[in-house]
Amino acid sequence: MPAGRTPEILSRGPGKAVTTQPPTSVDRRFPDGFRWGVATSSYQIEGAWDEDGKGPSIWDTYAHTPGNIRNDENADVANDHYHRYEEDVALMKSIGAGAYRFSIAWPRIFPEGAGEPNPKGLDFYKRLVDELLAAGIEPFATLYHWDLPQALHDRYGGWQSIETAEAFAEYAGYVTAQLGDRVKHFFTINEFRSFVEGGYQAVDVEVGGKTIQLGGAPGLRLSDSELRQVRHHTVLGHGLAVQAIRAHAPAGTKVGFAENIHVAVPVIDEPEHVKAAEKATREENAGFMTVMLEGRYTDAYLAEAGGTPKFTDDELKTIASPLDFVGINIYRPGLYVEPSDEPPGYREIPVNASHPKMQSSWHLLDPEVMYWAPKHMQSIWGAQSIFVTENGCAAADVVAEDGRIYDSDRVMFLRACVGQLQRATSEGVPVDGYFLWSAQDNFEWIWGYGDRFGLIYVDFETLERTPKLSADWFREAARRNAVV
Ligand code: PNW
Repeated sequence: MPAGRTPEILSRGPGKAVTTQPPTSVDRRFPDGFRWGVATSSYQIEGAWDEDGKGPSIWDTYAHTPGNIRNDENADVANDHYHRYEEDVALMKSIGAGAYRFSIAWPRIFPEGAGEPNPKGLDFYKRLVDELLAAGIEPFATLYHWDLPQALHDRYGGWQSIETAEAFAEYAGYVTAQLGDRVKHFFTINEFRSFVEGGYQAVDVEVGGKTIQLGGAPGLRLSDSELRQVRHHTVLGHGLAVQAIRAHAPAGTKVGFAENIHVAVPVIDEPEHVKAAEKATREENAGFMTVMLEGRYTDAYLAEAGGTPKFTDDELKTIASPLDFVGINIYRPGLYVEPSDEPPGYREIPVNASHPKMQSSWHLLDPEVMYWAPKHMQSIWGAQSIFVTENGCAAADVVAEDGRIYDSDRVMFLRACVGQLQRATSEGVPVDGYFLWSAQDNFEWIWGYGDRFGLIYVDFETLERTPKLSADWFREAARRNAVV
């Protein structure tokens, strides 16, 4: 160092020393206004399956049929949230949630699927929303989380018919007009992919020596061509609902979908590989997200087994009705790809048998999906407002002797996932909020009460609720708006 010059750090004088690294909490912060929420769905937590004039849903029917659910459980009572919503809102507040994504049970509002609404069903959601607003928690409502009115299944075969898509739009227009004074954000349909593929083309799997039908209600086994028509009706139902919401809900009501993105992950973070992953993501989501965002089916999709679904140009326009935001549920990698010189320009690579998993049999672990999924939404479709509408994991939670639940694996999972999400926002990907699945342990569809996804532990004998260690983690992350 030349004589007479002091190193920069010393020249700042006392009290002005700079550290070489900014504190982690600054480095790992989310943008101001970022929402920290938790999510649930009606059938999974409400119970009160036949109260106050509610009609049966296809999930009531499915779960009441022996052999369909692990241990023959059902959600007749579930978390009894219908009667305990005040306690549940207070708990959400105590764990630091600033937003809550819940779903509305269509058969509570229209017990017959259409026709005469049931005011008592609507009242429940008004009370819930009032309670949320009083607690300072912003409500985000999903209009369809799989509990289709049984009446529509009996009358039309559910989503096999366009009439169900039309009935969905009527219901969506009605509910958003009724709740639009207090709910500003609506999601049309939750996870098209899951309930269409699982419910309408179910397959058998072996679980613990028993054969169980993988999927869920209504438990049909349609042909490929029939299935493609069902997919088309669900995205059409979404588009018709968006139009009905614009027509009936108060001005300023915001709407989007919540889809389980099948996300392609590049093995190497390098432009050619990322391009391949974008191409794969667009094709893998062709039947749902791609058509909703582009208003066209890809050529490859139309050429697949099962043939072209029946559709009109007008329907495509409806399906691609402009949205205010997109919601993506992110759990696991859909596929890993590498570039290829052959069409379609990418090659799927096999997943090694030793790839780590979380507790659910399907849950491959890769936190980087939380980076790539929103990144692809921006680069493929130019998304300008993205919500992560679900992310979380099941864990083998037990109550320890001291009464606490030490879900260390969930904390690890969440920190890693939220860390990757923050990496995306730090690069300018417009993610506006994160909803953790789930607020509480609940009825996990065909897996019954065995797969616990909650931040709050539920004893399904006593219905007592106890926040887990991960709830402490969530509260602190939300408070600091950062990865902690
Ligand atoms: C979602 N997968 O389902 C649903 O929206 C929730 O109702 C459900 O409880 C939650 O995630 C946890 O399962 C999924 O195979 C089902 O990748 C399966 C998958 C993803 C999400």
